[in-house]
Amino acid sequence: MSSKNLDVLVCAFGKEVHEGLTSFPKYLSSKFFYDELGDKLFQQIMDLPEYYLTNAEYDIFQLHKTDILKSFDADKEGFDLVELGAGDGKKTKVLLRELLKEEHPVTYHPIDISKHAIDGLVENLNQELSKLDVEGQIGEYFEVLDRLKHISDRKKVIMVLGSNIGNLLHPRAIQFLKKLNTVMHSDDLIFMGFDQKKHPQKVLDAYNDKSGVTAAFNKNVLARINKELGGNFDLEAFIHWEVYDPESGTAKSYLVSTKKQTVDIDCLSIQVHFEAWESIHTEISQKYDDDTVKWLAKESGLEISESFTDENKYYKNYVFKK
Ligand code: AVJ
Repeated sequence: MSSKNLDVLVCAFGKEVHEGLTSFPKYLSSKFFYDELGDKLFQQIMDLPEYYLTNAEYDIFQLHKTDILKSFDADKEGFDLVELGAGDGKKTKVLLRELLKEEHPVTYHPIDISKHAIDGLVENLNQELSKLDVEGQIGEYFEVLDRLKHISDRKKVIMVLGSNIGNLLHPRAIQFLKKLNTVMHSDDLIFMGFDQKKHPQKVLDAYNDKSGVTAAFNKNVLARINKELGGNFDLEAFIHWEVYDPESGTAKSYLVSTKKQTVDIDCLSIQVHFEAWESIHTEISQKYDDDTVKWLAKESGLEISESFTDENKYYKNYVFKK
């Protein structure tokens, strides 16, 4: 990345931090959790006993891999499998192995904003699944999607796993699905994971683990402001707080100031005042049911063609068509 691009990114971060911390109530976007340390903390979250999402989706892949591939309905020409936010590809590998076994002609296009993640994944796949055709791409979802519109005249399946869509409020989720719709040809498909509504305590525990990894992940946005924008947040003076509303299905993360305090952010030339127990809203992790997913699809000009769930019905992967 050129230094000019980096400046723009730092600047975009600064601009949004400024906006969020001078608003009332205060907020910061969860997309800022993910720097190098944030990526590591998220990896640790996925290994937590409380964070059921990863295992549930992995189980779905193991249980239903044959039917999932059938639902992609690829002909002998094969297809392009595009994965947005591929990460370490652990779950996808289950499908990829099955594809190779059935000798489906497929090109796998893992996409991630992290060059580190893509380089590692491509190298790993070249070793573990050397027969697989892999074309890694680095970039933001939307920008890369535009590039991918015309990758081939084969069918394409766009995959978004991990319930990543849950970070978006419904209007923005619809925007996202609509955007995917615009790059799909008539028989292209979306394969997407949605964490489901369940016992509220189960949800709360997943975002409030005993070992405190999620708290560190949440506070990482403050650590980034300190490092990158010359802030002096005292991370000890904030607590991680999680709430879950079983009616809306929205889990929300907050950082709560335990005392009245003032924080300087030098690069933004601002002072941010906190009253005791004032909050910063940092993340939503939406939980869904069939009716809500059906509604999101309809609003985006899409239709659910199939769905797959795990034994506990914690999680569901849906196939959408135009
Ligand atoms: C990667 C957005 C799906 O919301 O469950 C994990 C991020 N935040 N623990 C989620 C996250 C706190 C995760 N997503």
